[in-house]
Amino acid sequence: MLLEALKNNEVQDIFLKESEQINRSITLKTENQLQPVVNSHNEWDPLEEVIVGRIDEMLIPEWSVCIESTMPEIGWDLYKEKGGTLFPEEMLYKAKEELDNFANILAGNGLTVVRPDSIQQNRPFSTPDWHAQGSLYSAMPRDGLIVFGDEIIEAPMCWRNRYYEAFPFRTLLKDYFNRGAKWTAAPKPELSDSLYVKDYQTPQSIEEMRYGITEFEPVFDAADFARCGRDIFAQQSNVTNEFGIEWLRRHLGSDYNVHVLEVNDTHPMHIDATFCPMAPGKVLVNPERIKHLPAMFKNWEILVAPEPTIDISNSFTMCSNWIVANTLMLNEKQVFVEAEDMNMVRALESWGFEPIPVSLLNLNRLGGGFHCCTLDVRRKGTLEAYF
Ligand code: DAV
Repeated sequence: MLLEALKNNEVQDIFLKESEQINRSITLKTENQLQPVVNSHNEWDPLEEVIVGRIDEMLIPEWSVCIESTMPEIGWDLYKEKGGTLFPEEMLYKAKEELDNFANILAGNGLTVVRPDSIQQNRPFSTPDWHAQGSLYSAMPRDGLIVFGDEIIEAPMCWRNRYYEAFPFRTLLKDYFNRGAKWTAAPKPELSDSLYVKDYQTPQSIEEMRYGITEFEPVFDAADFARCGRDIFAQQSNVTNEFGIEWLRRHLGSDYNVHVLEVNDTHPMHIDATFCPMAPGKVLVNPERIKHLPAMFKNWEILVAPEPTIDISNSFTMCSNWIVANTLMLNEKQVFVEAEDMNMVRALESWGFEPIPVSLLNLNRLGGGFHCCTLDVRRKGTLEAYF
């Protein structure tokens, strides 16, 4: 064999090929070291690669304390009467069109856009303790995944219908891992009855604030955290308990400071329509929910979100009108914002941003906006302190 190869001058070729391969892997490694495939430290560095959610068939969530403590009352009858059955096709169709359109716009802006696998969401599953009719969706990657530097963390979500939410993203996660990223899942929660407050009653004011979940085990949704480099801002909510925040704090270690904000919201679920860092020294706040910020913000510009002009609260919705504060930064100037909310578009302009208006009003009804339906996998930048 070798003799044959020698005769035909192929040995040199084989050696050449091998050394080419080594060279190529060295180049790849150097590129990776300069810019890891997963790299995101804040909400505003120039965006290069993004996961955009996907809408498959979807089940109406079943009525539970999780819904009661977080969802606008206008939809409660639907959960109570139709929970566990398929969402009407026409409610999903327009949202799907909007989401696909937004993915195209992101790609048109030069970004690498990837999507989760399409799966059948309405497959029942159970654990030794409980049973669910199916999964919620893959529409909002921000809720279940979070990136710190070169690490993607799967959040231990507390809604039972979100137990397997990371799975349609696993093709992507495995690929990122194979290309050098760190991939972590927080401890798998049990989600037994001990996690949920029995006889939960909606608090009527912030003075009587109580949550729908206990401290039985660590749980959090990724969307209850906002990233500003070494400083991470969290809210305790009906999907994120103190135990969950402490797990993440300890996991991140001494390179980060995790701050818990005081939020004036009797139905908290996700910080990204409440407190939205947009650039170094600039944070957009929802004036109904943020009454004051810690002293560390004294040199920051606090941009007070104008009253929303959209109205999605007149029929079934999983979001409030404040979803207009849920923007996505393409970089520290350009920002994707709801086209139908001119107040917000103008406010952003007046603050020196360059709004890119796109409409997601139907997607909003399913519980998320620009920030929720995306996950920034790679932004060009490094870990910095902004305070
Ligand atoms: O209605 O404020 C926004 C965030 C959803 N991930 C709301 C929820």
